[in-house]
Amino acid sequence: VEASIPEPQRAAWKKFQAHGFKSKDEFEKEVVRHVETTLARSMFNCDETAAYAAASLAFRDRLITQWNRTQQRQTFSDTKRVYYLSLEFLMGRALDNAMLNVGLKNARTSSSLPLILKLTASAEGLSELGFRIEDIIEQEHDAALGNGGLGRLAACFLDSMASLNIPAWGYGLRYRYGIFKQEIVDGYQVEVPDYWLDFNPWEFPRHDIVVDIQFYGHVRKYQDEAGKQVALWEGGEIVKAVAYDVPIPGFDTQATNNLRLWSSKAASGEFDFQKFNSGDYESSVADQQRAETISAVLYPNDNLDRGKELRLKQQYFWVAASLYDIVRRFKKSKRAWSEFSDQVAIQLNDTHPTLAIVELQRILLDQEGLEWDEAWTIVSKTFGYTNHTVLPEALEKWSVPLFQNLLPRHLQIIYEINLYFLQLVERKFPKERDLLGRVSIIEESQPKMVRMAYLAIVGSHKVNGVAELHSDLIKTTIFKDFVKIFGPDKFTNVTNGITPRRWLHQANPRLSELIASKVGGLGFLKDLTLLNELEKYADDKEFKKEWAEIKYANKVKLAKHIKTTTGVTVNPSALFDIQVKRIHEYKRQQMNIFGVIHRYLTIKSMTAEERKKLAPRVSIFGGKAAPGYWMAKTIIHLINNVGSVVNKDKDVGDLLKVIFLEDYNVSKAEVIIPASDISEHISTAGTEASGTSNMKFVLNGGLIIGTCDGANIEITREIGENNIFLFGNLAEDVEDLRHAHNYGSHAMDPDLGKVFEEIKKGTFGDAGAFSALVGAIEDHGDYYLVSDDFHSYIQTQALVDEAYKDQDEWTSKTITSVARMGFFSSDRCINEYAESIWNVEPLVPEDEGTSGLGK
Ligand code: TH1
Repeated sequence: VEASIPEPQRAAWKKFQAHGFKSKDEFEKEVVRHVETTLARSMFNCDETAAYAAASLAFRDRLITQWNRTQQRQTFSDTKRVYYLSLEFLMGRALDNAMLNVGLKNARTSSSLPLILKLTASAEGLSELGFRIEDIIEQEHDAALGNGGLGRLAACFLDSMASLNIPAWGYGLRYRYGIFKQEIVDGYQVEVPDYWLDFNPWEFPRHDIVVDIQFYGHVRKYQDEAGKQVALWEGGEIVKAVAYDVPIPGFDTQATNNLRLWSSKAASGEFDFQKFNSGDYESSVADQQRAETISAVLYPNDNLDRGKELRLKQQYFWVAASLYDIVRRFKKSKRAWSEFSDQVAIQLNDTHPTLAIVELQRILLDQEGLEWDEAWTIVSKTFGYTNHTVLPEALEKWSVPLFQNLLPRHLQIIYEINLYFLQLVERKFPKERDLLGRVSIIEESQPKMVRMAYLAIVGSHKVNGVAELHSDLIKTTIFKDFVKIFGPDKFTNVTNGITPRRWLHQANPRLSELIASKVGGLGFLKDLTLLNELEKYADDKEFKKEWAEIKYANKVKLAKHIKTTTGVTVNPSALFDIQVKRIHEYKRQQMNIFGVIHRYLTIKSMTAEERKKLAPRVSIFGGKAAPGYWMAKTIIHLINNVGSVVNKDKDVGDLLKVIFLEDYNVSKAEVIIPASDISEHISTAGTEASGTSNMKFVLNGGLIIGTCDGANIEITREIGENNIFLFGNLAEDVEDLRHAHNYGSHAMDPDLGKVFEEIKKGTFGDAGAFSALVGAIEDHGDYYLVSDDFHSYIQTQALVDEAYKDQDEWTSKTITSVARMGFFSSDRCINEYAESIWNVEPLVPEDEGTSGLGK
């Protein structure tokens, strides 16, 4: 408050405040200004990198103003805020998004035209200065602070929360190295570090926002003068958390939220001068490096917990800094603690931030002097927990000795939470002695382990899964006992969604414009259910022609990318069959490549006449394997080896090409997804919690082949079963099948057997390299049911071939599907969280509501 400008001087401020660009000229002027002053270059020295930097800085300036206003408005209105805690935010590029979202002030009228104008204005502005907007956008390095779906979901949620005017902050870590860059060398994955921070105009260091974070040490308990038991956490070491803010602009609103990322720094500043002066150079530098290590790297595991101490340090560092910030903000309002959960909702993105529950209890108890029950009531009303997986290897557990050493006070609090919880269970179910051991937050193993998911359930008021099947599964399997204890209402479903701004409008601008021309403008980007207006064009000849042309153009674009990155020529008229996602046995890329081999063998066995009847196909793969996941790396190796055999086989020609696209990430997804005819979402039923790329592919006019898993089921319900190729065993049968593999007879599918024979013959390189991959299925129980599903997979792929031959009907199917995808917007998803979990209301900027886009 002391820092605010007195009333009489504010007029001067207002006069000179920046605002959105009023015109193309104003934008150009700013670009040139940044080139010449900020970058100290000139028109004789301005390459695409400089043009990208200047264009970004021009938009960034506008973002800051919107961002500041939004934050002021939120502070003054004193409404409830949402805090989304996620260890991953897979943001991708920001410039395109900023161009779409930054308001052209005063240009909003009663039609959607200004939006289109605004984009052409940026493009024209750059073109007048001698650049192509596409090339400028391409200069940006992806912000890849995530592994896959979980991190990208967090990014879509930030976009939706801002667009819906929900006062929300994201909190995460500012990794120096995001997910590694993948190179393919001789068919093998090689990991290269990702130096993404080289130039990042989208973040604002807040060197004034620094929090001390404590580790190790010990707890001293004593009675104060009033006779109250007090616990003091003393000693250990301190690391500093420095805030970096990233503005998150909403679409068609001035609202700009904040993503705060924490970076670690040594407490003693640069390094310890005392040690330095006394000649102990090495250890003074080592202290500094150890502190900076905390936020140095993103753990590259998707759906896997490895229990590393540094990961627990990351989690506490991030959670403690975020909670300090949240509590400080709340305390400024001078409200009573009992109002905390009326002002604050904290959502836990998986169990990674579960320590926040313990940290808030510690703050209220040890620092604010509240009684246990009072504190716990506040805590458990504040948190919501989202579960994203049922895979046992992904469920986080931390060893008690590790905890004891790193966070001694937190371990005590966890034991106490557990004690009160188990007492409650005992009162409710006095006769069920086994139940206590089953639901205890502490697993009685050697060593003992803290079960983070159980802690998250006990400390939250709502627990949600991310698709209907998944939310049902957690209630009937891994969290069954907790449903009995807390009742079914604590558990709910919020089916995932995606932002149509990035995943339709930005990734596929031509399709977005064609849609806009039929559904009354770009309003569908705010209310995706408006897409249903499209359905009446599913048989419109002229419309279908344009639709098909756009798909073809997108395929040509991808074909060019394939040519430049792999050297392989693919025919854009062939059926593009795409599977891009993290490589994991449960996602079954191995089944896909075995299917490709089967297709290859079939082609080889045919006569020239028979071959003429075949539908040409390009099988495209992409995705990273965790560096320590040997089997996943073997799958990548096999795909590449199959590609190098098939792609140069003269008998095959255009009928089959096999491509592995290097370094799959968000910006590559924006090129790949719009080019698909069919995409594969073929996880073993019951293993993929939701999947979100399935939604992106359908929204871009692709059909999908998939199992009855995750969100595929709801996609089918929405678009109709005639518009999707479903196959394979159901989740309910998986347990019995696995049992039969292990205790009964397990006959290999004969077609799969032939594929294995070919691999063993060495057709795709040294057979020994693939023996573990084949052995997992033939000899070690086939845990992911590849053999069980192989036959129906192959048969269903044959149906795809047949259906693709009728291009006219295929196009109709894709139009109908897009028209029915309205449900899968992350806006719908965020509205559900806001209503049923967070209990927050939007805060609409006063000068809004004139864009004409509706809703
Ligand atoms: C993914 C799920 O596998 C996917 O099905 C889902 O659509 C997505 O989350 C968003 O809900 C998960 N990613 C991770 C990553 C880690 C741990 C667990 C999961 S679950 C590190």
